[in-house]
Amino acid sequence: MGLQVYINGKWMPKELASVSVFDHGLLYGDGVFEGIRAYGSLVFRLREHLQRLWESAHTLMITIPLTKQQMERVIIETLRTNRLQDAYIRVVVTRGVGDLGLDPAKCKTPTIFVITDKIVLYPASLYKKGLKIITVPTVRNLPEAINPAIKSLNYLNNILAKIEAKNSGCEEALMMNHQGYVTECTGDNIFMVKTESGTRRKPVLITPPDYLGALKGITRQAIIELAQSRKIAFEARVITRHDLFNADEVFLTGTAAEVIPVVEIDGRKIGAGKPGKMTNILLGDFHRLTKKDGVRYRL
Ligand code: PXG
Repeated sequence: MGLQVYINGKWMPKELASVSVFDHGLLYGDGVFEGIRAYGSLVFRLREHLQRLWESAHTLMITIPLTKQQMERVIIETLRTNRLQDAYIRVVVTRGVGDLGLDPAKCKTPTIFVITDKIVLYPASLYKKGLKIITVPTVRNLPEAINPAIKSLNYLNNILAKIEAKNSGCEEALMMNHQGYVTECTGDNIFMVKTESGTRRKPVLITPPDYLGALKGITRQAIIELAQSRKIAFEARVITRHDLFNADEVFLTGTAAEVIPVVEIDGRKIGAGKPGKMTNILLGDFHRLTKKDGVRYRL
């Protein structure tokens, strides 16, 4: 049996799971989504992902026709049907089928689908050697326009940035906001570590505050909590490229990448030019967390 996909109340083979050409998710990018991971029959921070999905939908005034508990059951049933213990889960809710006009009121019921599949892991060498990233000209969406906190189907902003990075031979793009402050990458949040001169001389873990325009990452939040439980000093602070260039360590966080070290930005070596100590500590802590923090299921 091939991959089974949940779509609008039913499970069907992936070849048959399709949406209408009149679906506003396709016509206008009018919808929301989540990317979630399961580790050894444990869906990592599923409730947090569902909360974010509901919040994204609420802002767009999409009423998801399921309760969070029902959605949780749908996700777990999809994993079980596909006999997946380690998986990537994509949950999508669109405005639904309408006509050839923007008016969302013409769309009577949201389209819901859930895809679970094997995860494609980044090569292990990337975690050992670290990533080279580049600042791109496309700035992150203004929070006053499409707020980046909404995980919507409008990813063109990030896609343009990704194209620009790849055109320059990099896998990830560093995105500024319209004022030139660091926000995040195309599919990951960003952190830096800096030991500041002064009396304490303790390394501080720093990430941009989300009001600058970034997704409130579930992995980002997990890293903040892990740092706090280790009594690592943490601050959400406005940072510039200059700050990043002169950081001791930089790393990215996201559901797909987990925690990935950055060793070069715009040709500047970061710290010692190899994955930093705190990055590796937090990466280890994160791996341990994925083995215990989530919703468990049986195949
Ligand atoms: N920023 C952006 C713009 C994202 O899209 C993150 C940060 C990290 O957030 P989480 O909650 O994952 O820690 C994301 C996450 C995909 C894919 O298939 C994208 C994401 C997550 C998983 C898969 O492109 N984006």
